[in-house]
Amino acid sequence: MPTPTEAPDSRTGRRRFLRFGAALSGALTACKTTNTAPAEPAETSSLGKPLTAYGERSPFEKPERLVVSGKNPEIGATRTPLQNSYGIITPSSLHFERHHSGVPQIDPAAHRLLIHGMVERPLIFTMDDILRLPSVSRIHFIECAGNSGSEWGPKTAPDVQRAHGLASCSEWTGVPLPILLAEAGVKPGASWLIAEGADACHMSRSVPLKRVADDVLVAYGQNGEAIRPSQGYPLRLVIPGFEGNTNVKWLRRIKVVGEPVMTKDETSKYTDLMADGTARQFTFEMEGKSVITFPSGGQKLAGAGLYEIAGLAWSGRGRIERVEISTDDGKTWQNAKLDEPRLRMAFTRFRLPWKWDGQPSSLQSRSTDETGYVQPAREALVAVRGMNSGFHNNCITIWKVSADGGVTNV
Ligand SMILES: Nc1nc2c(c(=O)[nH]1)N[C@H]1C(S)=C(S)[C@@H](COP(=O)(O)O)O[C@H]1N2
Ligand SMILES: [Mo]
Repeated sequence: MPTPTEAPDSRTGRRRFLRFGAALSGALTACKTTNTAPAEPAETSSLGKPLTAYGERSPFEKPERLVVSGKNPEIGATRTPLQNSYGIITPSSLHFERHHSGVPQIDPAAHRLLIHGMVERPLIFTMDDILRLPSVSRIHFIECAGNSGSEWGPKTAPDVQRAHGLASCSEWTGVPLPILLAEAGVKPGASWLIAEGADACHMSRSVPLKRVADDVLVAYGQNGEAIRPSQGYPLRLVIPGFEGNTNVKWLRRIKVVGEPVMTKDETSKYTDLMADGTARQFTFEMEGKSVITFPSGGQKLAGAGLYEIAGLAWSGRGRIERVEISTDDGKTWQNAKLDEPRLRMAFTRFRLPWKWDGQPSSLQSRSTDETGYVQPAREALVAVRGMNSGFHNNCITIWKVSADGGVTNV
């Protein structure tokens, strides 16, 4: 005899619904049962606030970026509160920031983009010149190469914001770079470009021209409005999947060249020192990664019962194909449900209902991207990379849940 949860229904969607229903039943012990209707709230008997021209969030909502800077408040980074995010888009006001010399205040009417070097026609674009060109909007993450650097150990960051908050995901709008390059006419023999920012550090990176062919954007839009000053207003490079540093903000110059120019930002920094003393250079792609954002470090579960394990996965090499979750120290793994859309080089939201039995537990997630690349355990990553470099750490994060519901990074 089929049990009620195994009803022989050909529509698999219905079967799944029934199973999920069974998992839910009797689990919501946290909710109070009642027969009396709640009292009419005070705000239903008077007018609310007036209309406003530019929106703001509810004063009851507190998520904030975490500011980390040294003796110069202009230089440093802020980290996105991933533990408070829903879905895959990071609100612009919570997108992480990384500035090497502060945020320049640029008047778009005065801003210029120069394209020169190995081109037929060196060109200067105004913002108006750029805004009239064919454009595209795409959702992509940006992740600093230094993200998750704390997770090399032995000490790890206490929460997901400190550990992994140098990653955010926005919808970017701009002109595909090939359109601008075609206007200038790239000369034969050209193979790299140098992108330079208009801030005081003149952030400059060499980027292989073959990578530019498909999806690199010269972007002016973020989540439906102009890019925020922190994100490069009025113009930035977006190179989907490449380490954050190459996504040059306040973009003012693109020089087409025949070889990389070895700027300060790709020699003294943003190279990976290996165990044998040699260094990897131009490690552009951010490797596949995932992290559980709930329950995560610093949070406290209210008691045994039903929860949704939720998190984010992304890969600099394409789409996320699979996220597996283990709740038993890695002994067994189950596939999480992946939200649609699953976009290339974008955050993917994953979820799994979980009935916590109130016993000490460990939660971890492991992503697989469309190239088949599987996110490594910390030991496996260290075996390949050594411990000399803080960059490009994409290992599995393990959150420990204690019997009192407290969650810590181990
Ligand atoms: N001009 C300029 N571009 C820059 C930087 C900078 O300091 N100056 N920081 C880079 C680094 S290290 C990163 S991780 C990303 C961060 O982008 P975001 O601040 O929009 O998150 O921008 C990159 N582009
Ligand atoms: Mo960065």
